[in-house]
Amino acid sequence: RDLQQRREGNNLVHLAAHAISQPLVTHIYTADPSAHVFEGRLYIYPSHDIDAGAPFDDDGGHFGMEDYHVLRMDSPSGEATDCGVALHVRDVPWAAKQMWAPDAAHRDGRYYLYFPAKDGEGRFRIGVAVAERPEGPFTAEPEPMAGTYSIDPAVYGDEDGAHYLYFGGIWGGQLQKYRDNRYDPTHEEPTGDAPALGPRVGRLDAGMTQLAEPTREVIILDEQGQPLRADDHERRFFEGPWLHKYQGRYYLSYSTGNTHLLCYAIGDSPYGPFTYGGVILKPVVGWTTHHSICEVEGQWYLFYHDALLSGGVTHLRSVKCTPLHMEADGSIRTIDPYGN
Ligand code: FUB
Repeated sequence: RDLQQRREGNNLVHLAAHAISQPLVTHIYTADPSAHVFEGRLYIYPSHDIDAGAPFDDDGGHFGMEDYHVLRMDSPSGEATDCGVALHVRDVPWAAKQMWAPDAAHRDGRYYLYFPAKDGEGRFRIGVAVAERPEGPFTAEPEPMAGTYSIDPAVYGDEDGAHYLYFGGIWGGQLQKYRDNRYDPTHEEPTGDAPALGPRVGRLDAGMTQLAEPTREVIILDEQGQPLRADDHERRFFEGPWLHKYQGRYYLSYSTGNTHLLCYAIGDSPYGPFTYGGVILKPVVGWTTHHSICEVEGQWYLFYHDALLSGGVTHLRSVKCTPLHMEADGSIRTIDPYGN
């Protein structure tokens, strides 16, 4: 019986170790993965984490990324190929530093990379770069996209052909400095029972490099139909918006930042409002958590990152992938990244 118990113990340890997803690549650090199926293959657009030598600060100055590498996979369980540098900050006329979380989209045979970076005045803006191939190389537009600000762009292409740009992140991402699309450096994150800030959304024009309309704030409601409160840090939007559609409904997912959760909310329009639904991913090793959700041949996957490979260095992260279970009732099964 002792032997059996030990064996059971060993099996449990083995299973738990097996349940920890491995980095998609280990030769570079990668984070903030945006995954898409293009041309029948999986393309992942991550941040490329480096140690830029910038000091740690509350605004994320130590996230000093300079370029993007696109990863390609034949399947979610296959090997990931690093397709090389797709865009470098020195080739973006308006950008000075901090190439943070990007996303990509495809329309009419061209590929578009959307990315945030700080301009010469230290303000985050969102840029776009264009390529003939999913892996690039991408050529940046000379100016940031008019009407954009803050970080973490994500583009959702709806079934009717319309594409929507979501963006935003508070604290180091500067979203709290904007009200009604206007910048005021005196603004801070709301507190108490004031409504929490939401990400922004605007429809792109057919050329994919400009917004077709001013962006709107996306509202996330609680179960009573009230906007989430600013002090509800377990549920309020912090950064990393992502949109996917399931059974005809729109799912907005995002990071709660300082409470380290990935959450989701469900709505009936790409503009929202969205009603809070639950937790997708429990906290990972490292301060940030950031993801995308992608369907590959009928199976949903969560792409995310953690800092296990670097021993917990928060700005040296690794992109990972794990199956995501969309339940028949429309809810999403919570994932524990370490199988506990
Ligand atoms: O990678 C830099 C920033 O960290 C991203 O823009 C945020 O979403 C967080 O993951």
